[in-house]
Amino acid sequence: MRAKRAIWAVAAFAVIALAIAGPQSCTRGPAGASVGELARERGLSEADITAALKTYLPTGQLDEYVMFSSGGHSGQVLVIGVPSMRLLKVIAAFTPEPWQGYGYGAGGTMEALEGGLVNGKEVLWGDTHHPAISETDGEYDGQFLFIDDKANARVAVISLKDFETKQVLHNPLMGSDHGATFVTPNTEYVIQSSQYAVPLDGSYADLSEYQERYRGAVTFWKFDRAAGRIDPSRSFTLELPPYWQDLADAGKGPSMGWVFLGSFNTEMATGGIETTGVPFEAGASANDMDYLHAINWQRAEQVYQSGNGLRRIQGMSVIPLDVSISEGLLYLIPEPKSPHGADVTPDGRMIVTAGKLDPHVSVYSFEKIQDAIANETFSGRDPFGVAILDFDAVLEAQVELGLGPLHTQFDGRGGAYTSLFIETAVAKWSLEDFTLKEKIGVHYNIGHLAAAEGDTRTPDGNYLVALNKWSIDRFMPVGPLHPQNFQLIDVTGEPMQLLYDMPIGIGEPHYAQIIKADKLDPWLVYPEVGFSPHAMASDPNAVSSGEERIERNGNRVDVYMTAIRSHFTPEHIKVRQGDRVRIYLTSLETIRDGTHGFAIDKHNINVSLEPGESEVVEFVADQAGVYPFYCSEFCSALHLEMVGYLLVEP
Ligand code: K7E
Ligand code: CUA
Repeated sequence: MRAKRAIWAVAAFAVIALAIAGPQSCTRGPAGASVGELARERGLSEADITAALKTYLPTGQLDEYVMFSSGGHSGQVLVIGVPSMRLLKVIAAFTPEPWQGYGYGAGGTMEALEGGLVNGKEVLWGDTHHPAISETDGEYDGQFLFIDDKANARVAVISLKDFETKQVLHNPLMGSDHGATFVTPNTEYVIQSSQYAVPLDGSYADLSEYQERYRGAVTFWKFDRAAGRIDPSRSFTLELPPYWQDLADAGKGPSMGWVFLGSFNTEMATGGIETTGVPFEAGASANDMDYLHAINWQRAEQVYQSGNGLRRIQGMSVIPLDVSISEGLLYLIPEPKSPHGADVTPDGRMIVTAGKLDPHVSVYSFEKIQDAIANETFSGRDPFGVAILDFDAVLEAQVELGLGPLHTQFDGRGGAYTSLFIETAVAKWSLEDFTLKEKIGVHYNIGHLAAAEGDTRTPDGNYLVALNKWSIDRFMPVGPLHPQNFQLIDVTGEPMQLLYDMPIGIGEPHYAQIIKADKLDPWLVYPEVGFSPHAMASDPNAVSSGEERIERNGNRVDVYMTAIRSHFTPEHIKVRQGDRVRIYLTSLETIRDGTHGFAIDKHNINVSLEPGESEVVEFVADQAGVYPFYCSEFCSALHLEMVGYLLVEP
């Protein structure tokens, strides 16, 4: 498929090049102007035309890859086709979303959102940072997607059968998270680590007690693939020093069983510019070195299962720091200076970190780390007694790349790509000889980058997307709040070529992962009529055709309703003021894209009824009056007639 497209592209380019060069071209587009004339008129260069040829998809053709991007403050996940960079879907995770009916009914989506209650409080926004596709044997398997909410230390589980959120969990031990979500190579665990330290038990402690009372943590959420849910009762947490733990990556291949977690503010600065005169930014970046945490999660799992020395804190099983030290679960590795990214190479042999305030990437050898642990080649211990491995003993190489290196991705051919925030560029360097190969400018100030199949054992090495924080002058001005800019880069050869700019006018995305489209196998309609997306099974309350009815029990009214083009049955719902009304809705549709909506005026209710879906809404009819309910999805020629009346008698 790809080879065929490449041949086509070469042929097409030859025609266009001829057209530009030739005096009068015979290649005329349907609208009359020749391709050459069009290119000249629009001032397009050869590079522009190749970029267009590499990204353009004629109608009906599908992308080769799908990118799952964090939706930043929107609390959602963006689904984008690559290389066309077309937005395909926005998956609601932490935030209600009306079109998907997420958070406007009474069924599964409400249960999912309720899982995200923070100490009993509704928090209806999320700051999503790092999506993680489920993996089998270190390869994306296309079954599930996980995403974190940094602001409230939450994790969401999304099924890639219907691209809907099934579960939201709040981590009571953490204030905020950042090393989340990352998965172990068989999705045994979903990793979530804290960012800004707080007392784990949720209690008050003054900042003067920071070193004694504040702590970091990393939670290993056990993923139950059959249930499609995280199982908190089989999950465990390691207590960590009160550094600000940052990004994580799981080992694979030879480093299977380990996870690596950067950190900053190992100074344990407590800020207070107003009294101390030292702001956090200065206090937290005073030292030359911070610590990469190397954690043996497989051994930690054994300690957890043995139960020895565990503490229960806020309902979570926690391995205390002293147990981690004595059991050899946790080691610190010096990393320069205010590090951010931590990325394991595809072969699992090396870990790449980058310090925001250091122009190098530092590459550590997993083998050397193991030797240093075995031989106790320590340069000391931190104030909590955690062994610090000798920097020179575990370092494989440092490569000077430029200003503000953050994150690294790989191409599977020995190439590594590091984002340079300050320099606003991507640096390509070699994992074989540790030399800088080339740089490409991006627009502007890149954060993460995502390579096709980039976190697997076998990255594809063709596409890279730069997730830029600033767009400045790249797009039509839309007021002072500018979009972010995703830039697609072709990395098949040298030099790298910039192909496409995609404005992101929602939230601020952080990380993304790109999976080969043919690894996804989503449902086109629900597998049977009366299917509950929440239970992922047939719904006992589903309504079949002919079984529609209204049942009254005291002041409770149960409505069993079906929807099919272009009517609801029943169409009249008459209740008394004060009744509690439950409407069980089943779509009898079986055709692709035959979606209905169900909205009731003035009741904050809208659900999406995809073909076969069974849903439920519930409300108290507390105001007498007449309320039309209608199908909120333009489903047919008689869509506007797909309506009914809710009559609430005084
Ligand atoms: Cu924005 Cu991964 Cu949260 Cu770096 S993070 S940029
Ligand atoms: Cu059903 Cu519109």
